[in-house]
Amino acid sequence: MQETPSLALTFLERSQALVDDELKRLLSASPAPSVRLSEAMAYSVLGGGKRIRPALCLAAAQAMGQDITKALVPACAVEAIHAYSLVHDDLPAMDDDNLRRGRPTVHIAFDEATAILAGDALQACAFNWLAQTPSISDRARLSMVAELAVASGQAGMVGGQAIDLESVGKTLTIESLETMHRHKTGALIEASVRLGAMTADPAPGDQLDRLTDYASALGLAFQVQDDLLDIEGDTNVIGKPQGSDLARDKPTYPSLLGIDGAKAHLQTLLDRALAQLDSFGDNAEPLRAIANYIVVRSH
Ligand code: GRG
Repeated sequence: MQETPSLALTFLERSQALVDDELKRLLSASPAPSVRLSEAMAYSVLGGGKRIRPALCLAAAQAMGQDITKALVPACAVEAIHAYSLVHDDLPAMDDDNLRRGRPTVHIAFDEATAILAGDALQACAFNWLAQTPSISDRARLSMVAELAVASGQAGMVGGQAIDLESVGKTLTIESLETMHRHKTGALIEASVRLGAMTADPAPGDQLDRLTDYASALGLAFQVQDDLLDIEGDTNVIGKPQGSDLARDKPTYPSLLGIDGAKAHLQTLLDRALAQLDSFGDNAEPLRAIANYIVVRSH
């Protein structure tokens, strides 16, 4: 694995700046009639975060030989969906979290009803923005809207969240754990890459397939690393044998594979993701760098 993913950090920082500016522009273009709702939406979507999904969207456009600014609006759309999912995931009816990104969650900083509405509105923003993506055909725009709807709805992220809620306290097989993650987090990561690639308008099918396979492996790698980071952040759990309270209330890769097994799986997924980029040459450097960053990230 790459030790110092500086290209990824540079690309992520650049993406973050571009995406933050564009998000501010898009949000201010259609303000809510309620100041409180506008503030909650801005708090959710402009409050930090690694911006991995929009960076993947921009990097996929570059891999297809496009100017990354063509993918800026789709990148903001996937980030709006991500922000909405986090706001709703933090609600008392779901994970009931008080802190996210080191700050009070939206329902704590505002109130529960405002958090629900802010998430709902951000979801609507994503599709409105996508429908206005500049410099591509109506056909490509329509395909993007359909892709993001499928990836974020019941056949994708929302479906994965439902499996997750149903799996609390259960022992899952590695296959069913992967099914959950492919839906819950993988679908949006795949859509981020595919939307970026679709700015080539039209994106050749074989290239789109390879980038989809890259994103599919990367989405799982992201989750394995997330599970490993959760363990490293919990000194009570480190060193306990597989099958003990590593599993706690939710199944994870380390609870099913052990810590070494999860690390080996992470490497396999990274190799699988990177292998898909061979034919893209230097244009895929940011996608390679982000993949390496995802598996060595510390938060
Ligand atoms: C509530 C509809 C609905 C869906 C929720 C994706 C999801 C489904 C919930 C997010 C909660 C969660 C902890 C998911 C695991 C994946 C994960 C670590 C997401 C956080 O993504 P990062 O690390 O977050 O990219 P930042 O803060 O960097 O944007």
